[in-house]
Amino acid sequence: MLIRRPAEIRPSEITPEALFRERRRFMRTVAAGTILGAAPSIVAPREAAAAIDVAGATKGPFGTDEKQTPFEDATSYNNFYEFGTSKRDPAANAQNFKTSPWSIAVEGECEKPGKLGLEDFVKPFALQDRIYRHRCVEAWSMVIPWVGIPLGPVLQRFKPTSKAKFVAFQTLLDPSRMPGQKRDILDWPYVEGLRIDEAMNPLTLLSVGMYGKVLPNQNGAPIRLVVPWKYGFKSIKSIVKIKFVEKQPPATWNEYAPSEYGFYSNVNPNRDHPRWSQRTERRIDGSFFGTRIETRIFNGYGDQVANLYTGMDLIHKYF
Ligand SMILES: Nc1nc2c(c(=O)[nH]1)N[C@H]1C(S)=C(S)[C@@H](COP(=O)(O)O)O[C@H]1N2
Ligand SMILES: [Mo]
Repeated sequence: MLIRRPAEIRPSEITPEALFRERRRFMRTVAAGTILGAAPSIVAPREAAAAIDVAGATKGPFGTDEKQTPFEDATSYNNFYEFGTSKRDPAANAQNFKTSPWSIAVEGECEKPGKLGLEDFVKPFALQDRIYRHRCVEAWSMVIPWVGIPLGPVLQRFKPTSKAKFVAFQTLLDPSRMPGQKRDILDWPYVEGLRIDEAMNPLTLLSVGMYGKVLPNQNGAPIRLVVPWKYGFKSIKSIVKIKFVEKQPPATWNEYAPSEYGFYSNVNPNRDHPRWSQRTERRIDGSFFGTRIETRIFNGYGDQVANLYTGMDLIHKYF
């Protein structure tokens, strides 16, 4: 893996393919803006603070061959409350979010705690492409080709002790860079947690890119979690801290409304959200309204993860 600043990328390295894609995206955005009368500042291409050469990623396991969500949709219809509460806000408001320099602190129940710059944090591990289903608790879903590294080996590097039963994650806290944090909507910083075996499961990814590109700011740059068998809010964005802990750590949406958002939050069509059904989802697939499909238990990843929850009541207690 290779990280370079834009100034170090010579013009000769900008491929015709990259230029073509950028132009096509621009044209489509303009067209969409004309039809919908919307389109705020997402027209301007993002100025990346640091470039990760995600093109060298190799094909990872567990990929789906379902139709991918168009890049334009996956990057303009997001929840990221640090940049606003409506789905179009993150793309509009995160464009100038500065993600370099960036460091990640790993602490708590481990033998080798430390704080590393993003590049050193990611460098020892080979980047993989993983095409995952992505199911929001709000009953829409996408298929996204992530670029990332499995979380398990990253955690092992810090040598967790036998007391490490859970892993806690924290998003950056900086209201001057994340304007949504000036408003009292959530208890900032956004925090999430996984049981240690969930964190170590080979499906769990730390993502630094998508669609072969560096992760756009609105999708959680420069590094975010991807836990494909759980509702989207478990996949915390813009991570600055990871802590090994003995007790179940607080998680933002679970604290906010424990009866609506459980700590586990495994995708489960058999347990409705108190205010809506979880039986079906609207797959955002490039068609005009999306496609209504049935939601699958564990978002279709039961073969990999069902055994983590043997004997647990996933409807009433551990939802
Ligand atoms: N820090 C932070 N992480 C977050 C959120 C957020 O508001 N703040 N929203 C979550 C929710 S509800 C979803 S569905 C996904 C959506 O973003 P994505 O489409 O880029 O995965 O991010 C998750 N991670
Ligand atoms: Mo979500």
